[in-house]
Amino acid sequence: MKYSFVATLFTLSVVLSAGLTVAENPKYGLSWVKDIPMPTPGFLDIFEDHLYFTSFNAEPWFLSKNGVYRMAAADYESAEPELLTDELDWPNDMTLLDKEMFGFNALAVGHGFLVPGHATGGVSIINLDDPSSKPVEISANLDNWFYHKAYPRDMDGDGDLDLVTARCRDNVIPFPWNPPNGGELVWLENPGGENNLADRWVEHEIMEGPDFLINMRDDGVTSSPFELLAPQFLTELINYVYYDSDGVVQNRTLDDQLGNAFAAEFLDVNGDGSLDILATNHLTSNGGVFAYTWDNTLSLSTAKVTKHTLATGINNVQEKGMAPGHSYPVYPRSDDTTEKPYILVDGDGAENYILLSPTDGSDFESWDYDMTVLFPTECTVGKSVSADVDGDGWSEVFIPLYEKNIVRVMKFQPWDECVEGPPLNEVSDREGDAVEEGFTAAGVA
Ligand SMILES: [Ca+2]
Ligand SMILES: [Ca+2]
Ligand SMILES: [Ca+2]
Ligand SMILES: [Ca+2]
Repeated sequence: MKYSFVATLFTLSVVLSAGLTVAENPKYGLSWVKDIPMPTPGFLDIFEDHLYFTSFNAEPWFLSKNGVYRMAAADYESAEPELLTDELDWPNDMTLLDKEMFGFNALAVGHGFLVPGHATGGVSIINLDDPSSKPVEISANLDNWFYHKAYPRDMDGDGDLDLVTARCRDNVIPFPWNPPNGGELVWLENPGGENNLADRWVEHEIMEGPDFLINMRDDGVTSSPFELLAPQFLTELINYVYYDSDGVVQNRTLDDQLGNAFAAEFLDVNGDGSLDILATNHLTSNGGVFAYTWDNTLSLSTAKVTKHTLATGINNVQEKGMAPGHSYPVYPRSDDTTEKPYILVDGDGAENYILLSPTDGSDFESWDYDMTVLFPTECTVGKSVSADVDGDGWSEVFIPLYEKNIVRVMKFQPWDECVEGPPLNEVSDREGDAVEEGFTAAGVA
């Protein structure tokens, strides 16, 4: 089956200068490859040759089906995901750590979420060289604080890598005896030595504000010890956090108009060689995708920043839930980067998977994109990921379909050659509380 029917329904119209309205398909679409069974998949990442998945749900921890999995990415047609651990409660996003940090290849995983019973989370280390070993929680186990993603940086200049992360407290039911909701940027101090996982690490507060996800600038041009973006959900803004020439942490608000922020990342959104920022918000209606540009020869602390709205009108359809989720640029053909990349958007509570294709792929000055809903997912969409993992010149895309308990594998192909996947309204939802309560994969209830 081809996409043409879906495309006619969903492709945004292109208004021609003559005043005619004609629906135009993008040059490339996503062709279905297979569905990998996995309980309630949430965040996906690709590090080196492997695909990593987290899985979480709202059941009590003692019934937990939470997990962190990995799979050889290039073998996506035949490989089975390997369970690395089922001992973390509500694992969120992951970071691959340098071997020098612990003497083995390791993953740092943020965990915990605002869902009752799962609110006290942490940051844990998984030994990738010995998956039979238990993960080690290094954060301070503070009541009602949960964590999403940690980055290695040497914060105190003693030569060993510490971890920088945001922690969030967001009680769904604000009992009067609970401390107030909020977010904090913190760093976890590496005690050093060969036994640096023997005890919990001291947790130092850097500043208030960052809550769910953060994103480190990683292009080699950065203030010391870091420069990061904080898309702040609770305080509804995107902050840029950096250190001034006196080594004092500072922040600049880049956007206080987008409402609840979901993600903001340093990326070359349009493929022109200059660093940009790609962001999404997370709303019940009219969610969108935004880019921010500045003159890269100037510091982002003072440069004029221009906001570009790439997409709007992404509406949550769930009883509880918000939309969209994460977005990222991808070249459909990994061996052809002459034109601007496409942008993939996880619908999250919008229950769809969205493609933004440049209206004119060769015009690097233009920020016009056409929005195409590639398919309805009939469920929450977690954090998808894309790369040409098998080196055939086409980018593969791995999409976590939360309540459907599958990771859908797709591959960019010419639009007219795309194969449609099995209809998801015929794939039964998992029976259980997480589905009924409609918690979103990475946002809030
Ligand atoms: Ca250090
Ligand atoms: Ca240290
Ligand atoms: Ca750029
Ligand atoms: Ca490929």
